[in-house]
Amino acid sequence: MNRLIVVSNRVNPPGGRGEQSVGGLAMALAAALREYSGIWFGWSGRTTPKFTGQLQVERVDGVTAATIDLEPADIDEYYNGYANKTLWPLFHYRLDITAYDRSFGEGYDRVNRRFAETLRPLIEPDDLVWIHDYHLIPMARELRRLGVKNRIGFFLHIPWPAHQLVVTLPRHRQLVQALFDYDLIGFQTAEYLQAFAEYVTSEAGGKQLDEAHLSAFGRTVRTQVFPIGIDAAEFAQIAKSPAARRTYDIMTAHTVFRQMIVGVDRLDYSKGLEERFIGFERFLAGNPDMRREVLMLQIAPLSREGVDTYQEIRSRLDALSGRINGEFADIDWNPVRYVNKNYRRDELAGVYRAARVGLVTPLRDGMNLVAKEYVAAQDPDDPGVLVLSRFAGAANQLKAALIVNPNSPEEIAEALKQALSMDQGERIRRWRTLYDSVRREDVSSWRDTFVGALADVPTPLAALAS
Ligand code: ADQ
Repeated sequence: MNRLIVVSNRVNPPGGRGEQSVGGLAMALAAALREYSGIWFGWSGRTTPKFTGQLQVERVDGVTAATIDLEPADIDEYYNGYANKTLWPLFHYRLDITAYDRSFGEGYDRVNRRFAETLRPLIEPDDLVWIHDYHLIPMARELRRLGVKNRIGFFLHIPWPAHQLVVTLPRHRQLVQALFDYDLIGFQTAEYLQAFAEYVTSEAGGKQLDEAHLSAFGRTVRTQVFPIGIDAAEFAQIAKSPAARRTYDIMTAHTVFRQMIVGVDRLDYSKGLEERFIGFERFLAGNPDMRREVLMLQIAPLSREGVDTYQEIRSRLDALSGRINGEFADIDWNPVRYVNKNYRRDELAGVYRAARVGLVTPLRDGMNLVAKEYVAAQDPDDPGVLVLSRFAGAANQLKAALIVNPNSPEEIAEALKQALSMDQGERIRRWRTLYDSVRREDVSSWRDTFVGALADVPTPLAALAS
């Protein structure tokens, strides 16, 4: 079997300190590497005054991690800059806060080049190289420049936006052209793949050769949809572990006589947190009889604190939760409990299981793993109800959820009412359909179909021939 080299911006294999709080993606990548053996390469998360390309190699829980430190300017221009101030907002339809700065683009190219130059000596002839996410779009181009002929695949974890948005990006053509140095490009949903194909055919003069191949810039690339999943069986087990049970008991003791609604998201404007709070406020205002029987727990760990818009949304959410509590709280009840901490995965599973409603309402989301984790953690005999945004990639699979438009406080309030009054029979019926899908399209199937498709690309050079 070929070795697999996985490249992502951050490398954080589970194991050692903080093991249980590693997010879904890190767990998925670590699992992929344990299965195929190989290397996980990327940024260590640390800075160094001057870039040296010095590799740190460690073996954690069956995974070989090779990391490099970056310079402060790299973090400013590449990570906080082009990745998180330009591409992230643009790809989540937030043109209004998308920042373009020439230094960002230069930093982005520089770090991709540095990644490629450091990785190059580690690549052996039969290795499959799998590059992840918007931080590293030009990495295949840099590797090809260094003579790498291996099969290289790319998976985009976030949405690919509509053509009209992509063209607002200075040098958008160059970014898309860089994707044609891959052999395989994977998207979360058919909608994102179609939007990409639309750009290629109408803007880049490319052609859709058949269902799975696009050609442009003198190259052909295979494209496919690979919806990412979670390790559902394992998560369902974790939800029954002693630590999960303990958290479950604590949560139920604190919510006696009340039903809990839970939201769990990185603190990010794409997650629709303000709109969600307002939807809950609308529910409280419109349903005085149900009001004191519910409470909403929002867990939102801080992220990307080096970016201004993230600090701004944080203060708006503090104000909003204070306002709702100020308006509705009573001596024995606060309607909103809002915390910014990270939790271990088993604790999180206990929280999900204790919640009657999982409220997942991003304004745009590539997939959303929280929705899948919520489903996997439920008690099959007394499951909760998932309320899910139509703009999460997961809505394509989790159709038995209550699907809402996250921009509409009325729809959120209505769905909450319906979820909280749903009888057990309907909850079980819906949950079974959801759980079947989460189990079937799990993280192993995501990984195996992607790696299988990459290994199947006829010859590595096929993508380079016109
Ligand atoms: P994210 O935007 O980070 O991922 P998501 O898919 O929901 O979003 O994954 C978040 C992960 O972090 C989940 O596994 C969740 O359990 C974990 N997490 C969140 N809050 C936590 C807390 N307080 N404590 C501990 N863990 C917490 C990006 C894309 C998504 C896509 C994924 C994977 O934006 O659309 O689903 O990549 O492709």
